[in-house]
Amino acid sequence: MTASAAATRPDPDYLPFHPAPSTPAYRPPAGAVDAHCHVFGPSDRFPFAPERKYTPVDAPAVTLFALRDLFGLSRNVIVQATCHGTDNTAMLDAIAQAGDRARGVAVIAPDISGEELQRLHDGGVRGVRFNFLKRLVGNAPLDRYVRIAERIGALGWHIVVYFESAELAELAPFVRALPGTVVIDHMGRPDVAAGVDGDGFARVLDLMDSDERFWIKATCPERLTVAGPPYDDVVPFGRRLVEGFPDRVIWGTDWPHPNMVSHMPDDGHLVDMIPRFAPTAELQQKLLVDNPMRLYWPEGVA
Ligand code: 0GY
Repeated sequence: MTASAAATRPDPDYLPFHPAPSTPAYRPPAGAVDAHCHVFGPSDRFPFAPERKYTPVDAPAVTLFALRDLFGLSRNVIVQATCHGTDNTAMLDAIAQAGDRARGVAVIAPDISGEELQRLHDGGVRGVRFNFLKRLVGNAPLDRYVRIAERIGALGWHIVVYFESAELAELAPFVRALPGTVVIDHMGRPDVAAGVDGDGFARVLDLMDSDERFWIKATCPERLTVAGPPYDDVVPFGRRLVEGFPDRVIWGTDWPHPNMVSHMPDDGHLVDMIPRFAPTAELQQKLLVDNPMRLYWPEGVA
């Protein structure tokens, strides 16, 4: 095996995405957006970052868009994952393949040039992600994020924050001081075993209640669950967010589910959870269409 082939071999404990997700019974409303998903590689064209904490299975745009069509979704928001570092090329390539049917959330360095920022914007990027999970990024100084926030202000981008709710007590003052719209990943990663009244989720709800600048993703039942499929234990959390913040909540598949070691979800089953989180047609329309379109296609679509 060559050195480069060895470098991109997936981690042995990294589960590949589901080979043949089922067709969901639930059909989303016209124009629905998968507002959190990723592409990985293909690593022979878009090498993973040398500093990455995991090496995934290649997950190309063509597979993502086939799932979009299978599920009756219309659009994707592709979030740069840490395994690609600050090289957003694979994501930009995927967006370009989608026509106007994809947008992106980038990961950037504070010293990015103005030209590169504009190139990302022209390529469909509408936000940056600040990832506070130590297992994914180590311990970046907070000052780095402040400087990035300053750089993106003129473009009207929002900030996506990814943290564990247990860390929110410490992180909340920093997150509150961030400028503009701030979108919280994966329900703020509450401890599901503690229930919807647990301390961590209470902090997430407090943040959401405190300021209309905060949005949240009702995503990742497969990651948050303690009980496992069909993720009944996560339903009260999703429902609390969708009903409590109907105009500031978005949904996504999280395909291809990086770093899942317990099991790999059937993405069709994740789509079938939508009406359990959003029990009325009105809530589904906001969650899947109106809210993500306001954030990612504010100029509308042709
Ligand atoms: C996780 C979840 C994710 C991983 C990444 O940037 C990443 O590598 O985002 C996810 O899908 O959001 O907890 O490993």
